[in-house]
Amino acid sequence: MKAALSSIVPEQQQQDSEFLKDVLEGLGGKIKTLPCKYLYDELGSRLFEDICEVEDYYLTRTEADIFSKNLKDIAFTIGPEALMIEPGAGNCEKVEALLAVLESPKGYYPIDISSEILFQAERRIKRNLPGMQVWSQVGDFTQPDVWDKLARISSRKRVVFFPGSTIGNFELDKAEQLLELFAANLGVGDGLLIGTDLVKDSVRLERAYHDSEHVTEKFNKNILNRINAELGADFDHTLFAHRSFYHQLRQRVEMHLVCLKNHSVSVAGSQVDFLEGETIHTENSHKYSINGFSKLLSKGGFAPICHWKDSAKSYAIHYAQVV
Ligand code: AVI
Repeated sequence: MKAALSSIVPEQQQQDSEFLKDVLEGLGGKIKTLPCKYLYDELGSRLFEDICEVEDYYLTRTEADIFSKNLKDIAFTIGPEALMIEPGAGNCEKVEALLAVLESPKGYYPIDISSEILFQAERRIKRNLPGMQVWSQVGDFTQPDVWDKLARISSRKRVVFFPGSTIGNFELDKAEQLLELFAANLGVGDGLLIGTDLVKDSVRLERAYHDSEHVTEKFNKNILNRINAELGADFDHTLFAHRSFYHQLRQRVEMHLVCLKNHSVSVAGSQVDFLEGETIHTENSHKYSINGFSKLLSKGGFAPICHWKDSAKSYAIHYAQVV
């Protein structure tokens, strides 16, 4: 498939835009891709919240169920005086029940890109859990600098909390690097509590990412509307179809936008040509077996200690320690 991207000299302002750079790079390659982080503008984040509510998307519900059924056991495994660190904390809703049952927690260190959501959540946590210390950190958790302040907080034990199967959206090498980043900011014996979606039959997986209410379709196509709004592009989202499929060999659900007919799109003055059948690869969602994830944990500097699953073995929450 031939993909042409004819560049027109970009303006200074556009050069500074990481979004524009990533979009032009992603659409300029032989295989077109867009980084999945751009799915989450304001509308995209709202649509993702809607996805979490749809019947076909079992992940959020199942994880919540595992947490509520095993909360005391999880808290006991973490132990007393823990400082809980949550990268990509968002509205910090998932951690609250856990903070409430931990034995004498040192406090909570949420990291998120959105200051507004983070500070709102901080206020809620302080209101609901009086006396809880919260050190909110605004920034991108994949960047080492947002972890710096941790060094100034003395604690008996630190535990990174990373729920939601977010690790699944990282390529395998990047997932390993992320675990290494977590481990580098913890000490030997410190913990990681992390949620992963498990390998399962492809029908259930594909339904979760192509739900009958078409919310995932809207979520996927929203990236085109975002590019139009923020980068002055003229994508017609009706010329693309949502496609999700489980790639058995790579053990991941891939999300794509399939071009329905030959056409060209202008993105900030650059022309991008699309051929019928060509796709834009927008997201990967890796699925792990318990064994496979244990191996990844080991590569990332952690020893797997235990895990909790639902009765259908759809999803797992793992606890691991830095070695
Ligand atoms: C955020 N992340 C764990 C979701 C997932 O399941 O990979 C994102 C998502 N994409 C489509 N549906 C949900």
